[in-house]
Amino acid sequence: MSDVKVLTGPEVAAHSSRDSCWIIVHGKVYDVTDFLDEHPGGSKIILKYAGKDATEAYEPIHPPDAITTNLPVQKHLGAIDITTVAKVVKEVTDEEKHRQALLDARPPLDNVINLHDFEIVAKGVLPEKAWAYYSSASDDEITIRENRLAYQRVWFRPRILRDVSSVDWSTTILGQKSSLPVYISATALGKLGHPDGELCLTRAAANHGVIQMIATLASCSFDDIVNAAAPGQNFFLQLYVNRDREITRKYVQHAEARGVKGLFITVDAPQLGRREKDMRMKHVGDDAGAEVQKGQSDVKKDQGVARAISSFIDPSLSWKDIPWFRSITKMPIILKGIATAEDAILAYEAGVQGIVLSNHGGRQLDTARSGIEVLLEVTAALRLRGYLPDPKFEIYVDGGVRRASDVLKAIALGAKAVGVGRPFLYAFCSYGQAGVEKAIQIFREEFEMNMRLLGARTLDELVPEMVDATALTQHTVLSPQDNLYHAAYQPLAFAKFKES
Ligand code: PPY
Repeated sequence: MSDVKVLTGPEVAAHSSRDSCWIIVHGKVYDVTDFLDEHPGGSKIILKYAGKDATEAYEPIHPPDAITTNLPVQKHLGAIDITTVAKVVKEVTDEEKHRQALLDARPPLDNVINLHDFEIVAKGVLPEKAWAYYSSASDDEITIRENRLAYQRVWFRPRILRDVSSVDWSTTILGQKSSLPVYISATALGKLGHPDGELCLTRAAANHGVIQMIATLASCSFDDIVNAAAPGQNFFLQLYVNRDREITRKYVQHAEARGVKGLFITVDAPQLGRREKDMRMKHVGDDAGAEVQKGQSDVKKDQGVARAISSFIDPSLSWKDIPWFRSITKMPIILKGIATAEDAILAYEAGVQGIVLSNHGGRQLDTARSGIEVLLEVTAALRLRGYLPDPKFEIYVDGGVRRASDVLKAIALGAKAVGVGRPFLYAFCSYGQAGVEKAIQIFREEFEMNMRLLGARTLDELVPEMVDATALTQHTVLSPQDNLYHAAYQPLAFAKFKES
């Protein structure tokens, strides 16, 4: 017999104040009174749902288990008898009407011809908070822009007359077939931008033989994503390591049991970077909130969406933990967020199967170098020690990739594949699954053209001699203006004066 307590709608509704605040999420009742001031998104938004079902508001901005992991178990009050809950008639807000009008005005998908286009459309159609969260990067956003500029400091040295009638850009990543030398990198909170969230990626990836990396902080649950897979579809898992290692162990072993092919442990985020576009959003619409909270000065409004859910991440993670990961899983282990040759060497010596040279899309340490630049020193250092070539150790790069030519540069310089995050995210926020499929199609067309023009029929023929990377480490050289990128890039904002 189950001993789960079942509460009724009126019982919950009686707790609708700051002094006693209960909410319903996913059919369960929680006492969030003590958590109100802890909520990094501010108490106002919770109080709006005090005594009510908050599921619809909760879902897009929280990973499914955020509430259960953040709230002490004694605050989990029981299940709700949903038949007793007064139905909240959901009115279409002005913001939603505005969003629909923007969606109706999107360029037809046929008019989208490169990945920058998706970014422009996403910027135009996304709710302000979603755009702020997705597009934001840390501090002065030097690194996110450098991620793009760095590729422009690498120039091609094409070969000619090689009979390029047939070119093939398929590859394997961690031994798994991939139709492109690109995987879909992890991005969080997909439902902020599209009601189907990351499932748009899953369905598109299934149709095109592309591997999706599932984010720990995806809006869709891990199982929802894997359940939506086509037979034989492959996934990687991006892992934020929990302070409670038992939670991490279960999560990793569950992923392995469900057939995930690689564990990408994020190692560049012991603390979240300050993303000011995201943080500033907390100041938007301050006075529009619940009556009960008017005039309150203790609302936390400077943290942004990301910080709201990052407190579970363990900053004590260290090299000493690698053997533990090895002991709990047979999946290949990849460290995501390596930024120097020194750490690449340590990673190799720790026996992991791969590294991602990444600065987290410019969202962590600002003025960290781009992955493509780090690749140069990493391959040189690993070769010097005789660690490369090694078919059992793969190097990936991510950050700033918008063109197949970027990918080909990374491969020529020794990467096995490249991670693409925001462009696929913007594609589904703008056009759902069809957008992601179009993005993959664009990559295909660009791969074909660029490989022909480079004189490389397969990815193996992409050798370091096909690029001139001598300017890559020089941060002072002039770069050509990247018009499409700059049209999409939104400059940082200043603190705003109060309206008089
Ligand atoms: C990021 O926003 O860069 C992420 O990696 C996802 C995330 C979201 C919220 C908290 C921590 C990380």
